[in-house]
Amino acid sequence: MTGDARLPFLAELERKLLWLSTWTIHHANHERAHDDGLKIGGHQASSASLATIMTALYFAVLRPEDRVAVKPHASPIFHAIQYLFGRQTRENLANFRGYHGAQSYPSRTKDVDDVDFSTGSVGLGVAQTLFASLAQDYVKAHGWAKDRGMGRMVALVGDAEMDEGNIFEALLEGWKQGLRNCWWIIDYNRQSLDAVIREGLFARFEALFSAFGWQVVTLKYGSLQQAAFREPGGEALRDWIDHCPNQLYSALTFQGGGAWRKRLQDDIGDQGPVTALLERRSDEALAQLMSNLGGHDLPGLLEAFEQIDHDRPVVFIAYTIKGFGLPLAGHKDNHAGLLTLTQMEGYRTAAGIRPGHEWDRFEGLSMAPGALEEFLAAVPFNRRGARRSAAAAVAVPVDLPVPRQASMSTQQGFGLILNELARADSALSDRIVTTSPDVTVSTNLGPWVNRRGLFARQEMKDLFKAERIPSTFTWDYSPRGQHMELGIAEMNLFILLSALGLSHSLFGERLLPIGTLYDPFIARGLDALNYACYQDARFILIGTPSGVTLAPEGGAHQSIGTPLIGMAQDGLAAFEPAFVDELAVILRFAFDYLQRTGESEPNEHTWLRDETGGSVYLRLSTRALEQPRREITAELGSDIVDGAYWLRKPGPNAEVVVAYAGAVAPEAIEAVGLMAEDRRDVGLLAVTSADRLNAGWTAAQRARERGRAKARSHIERLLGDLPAHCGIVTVLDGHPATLAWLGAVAGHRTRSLGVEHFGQTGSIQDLYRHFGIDSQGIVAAAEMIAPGAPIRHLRAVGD
Ligand SMILES: Cc1ncc(C[n+]2csc(CCOP(=O)(O)OP(=O)(O)O)c2C)c(N)n1
Ligand SMILES: [Mg+2]
Repeated sequence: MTGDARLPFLAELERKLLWLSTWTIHHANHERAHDDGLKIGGHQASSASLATIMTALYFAVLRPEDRVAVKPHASPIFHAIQYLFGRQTRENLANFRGYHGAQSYPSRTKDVDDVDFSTGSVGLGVAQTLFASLAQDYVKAHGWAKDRGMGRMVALVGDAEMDEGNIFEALLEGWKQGLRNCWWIIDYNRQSLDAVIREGLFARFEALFSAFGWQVVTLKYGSLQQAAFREPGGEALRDWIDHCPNQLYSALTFQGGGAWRKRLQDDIGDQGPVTALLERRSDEALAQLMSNLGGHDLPGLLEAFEQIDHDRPVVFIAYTIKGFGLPLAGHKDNHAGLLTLTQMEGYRTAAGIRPGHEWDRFEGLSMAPGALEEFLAAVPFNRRGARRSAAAAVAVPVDLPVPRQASMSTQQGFGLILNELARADSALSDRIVTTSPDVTVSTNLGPWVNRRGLFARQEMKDLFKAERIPSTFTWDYSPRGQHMELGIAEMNLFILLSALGLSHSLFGERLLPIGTLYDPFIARGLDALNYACYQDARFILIGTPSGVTLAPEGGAHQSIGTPLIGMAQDGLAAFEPAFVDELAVILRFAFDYLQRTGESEPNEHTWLRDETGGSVYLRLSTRALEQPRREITAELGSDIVDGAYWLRKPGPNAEVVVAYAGAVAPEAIEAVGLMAEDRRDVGLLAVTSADRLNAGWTAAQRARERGRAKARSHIERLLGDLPAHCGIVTVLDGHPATLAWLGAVAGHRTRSLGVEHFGQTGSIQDLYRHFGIDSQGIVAAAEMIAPGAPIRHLRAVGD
């Protein structure tokens, strides 16, 4: 089909999209009962701004292998497109933003209509397309996804969205990695939520993107405007447009044809060619001319998109009008604006929509429905049907190798286990891809990287090796490499994990991504981590070193709140093992858990929704601990995965139980020894996952409240036999609230030790003492909550 033949269809569909998206929002506000009294704003004007561009893309330009992140507030247009394709239901549209209805921001997990990338937190979806391009390159370079063409990863970007710093971080990383097949289309409507944006922003964008090697295509004037510029007086009109401040352009757009005429006449009317140019047009035609910007010109958009014949990244700066085609076009307050009932009635009449037929797919259009159906069925985007892929699970061995060393840290153990995986010839090892923001070596990924190499599309030999300069690490880059080295920006780590962790769904090829970073810097990329989880990307995150246990390394690097982040983050199972044999069990579980896609019926043993799978976060330490010499039985293995086990089982008359997590294990063990003579039947609970224990407990309670009387969670079973008078001391190198809830499980008095302040440097002993998480601190706490004879081994504790 030639470009010309498509245009009449596209023009009809654009009108339809504008109507449907506007009606969707109007309906949600006026036709549905709202007990919360909330008006839904923030969509009408923002959506309309992209109506033309999305028409051109979805109904003509996009191919099945392309993937798109749609600006959050354009979701009504997106859903309308899918509705026309038959992939979104009328019920969901009518229930926009309602319970189980179409989502206000396109959502991979909550919407039914094949959303490629979720958006919502502005900036993240944009960067996601860049990292998805890198992930695609990774998959292709490894010889996978052979039956798929190279897709373009496309972001529809709000101009104010470009303020988000993560976009700039991504741009720099993309340049380093040789980004290709990525298009960003900036909806340059010169309005944000609150305001009209700064003059001349486009020039900064142009310079910025050019500097990073992107092609910049500016779509400023539509074809009506270009034709007018060729008329006598046209040059003056163009000059006026070029110098018109954003605010004024918006205001005149809002006011319409009469205002345009007056202003233009006043400014450049010359009683000659310009006046004649204006007079040749009615008010309506003049308004149409002035709003015919590049982003609202179908022929121009098609041409601009389709003439790109290379795979370099391209940014399109498309001039648009916020609220295009609607009575609120251009008004600076229109972000949350809604059409009034009268305006909507006017729009309905103008659009030829009969009452009661608002949702009809082709109502009000002039072309025959059959012809439109045929056109829709044939558009390239639709050629392969549903876009979600799946990949078979990669087999995970029953056990991972446990490194045998008398004393080790969990971080070291992690490096050793990965080294063993790197040596193994297995599908599991081949599908692992690691990444780190400039802390590869210091998080112990070095041995893995030595064996499996760094990834780059082009070979690059390690110069030090070539020059025979001794070095522990070999940094050869090749298309076969399995480690993606990132710059320091942690946001990029999480968005890359998000992209790699969706490879099975995006490209039909399973990857098992592992990202490492210093634990405190999780906070730096937290929103991106949340975003990755929201999209249901699957990855393993290693936070190491963590806590004050990194002691002299630097107070600023101590993490306190990350165990709570691990508990609170939906979609992420968090673990904090103390010993390397536990770590091996957890990592094995993680490789399996990552690949699960089951339904969310809770497991009746733990009450966790384990069959759905998810991502995994491991908080590791650099403190070398003496390792227990033991066999991990099946029962112990499942306890470790479920979140806790008795390292020393309390006796029937236990007065105190110490529950610890992570690197403070030696202190907890010692404290139990110190108390043994003066408190009866002391127990020691090793907590490997406060997160899973807590989640299971909450779920079991809910199940009981809903009538499943026998529901018991793992922690309830573990603490079920403790006598009522027993006290619990909890301790970890992290915020004490992480384990403080343990006392509520079966009603035991509890004292929770942990770290609430950070920044102090010193030896581990200094700091443990300082925070009272050493053995003496634990004993002192036990003495307070489990009264009895003085504990003889408790020294007088001073400050
Ligand atoms: C991280 C984040 N901060 C704030 C918001 C709230 N918000 C939603 S849209 C918006 C402004 C959007 O302006 P622009 O990107 O220009 O899009 P337009 O509506 O003009 O199309 C803001 C501040 C958000 N969604 N995400
Ligand atoms: Mg804007």
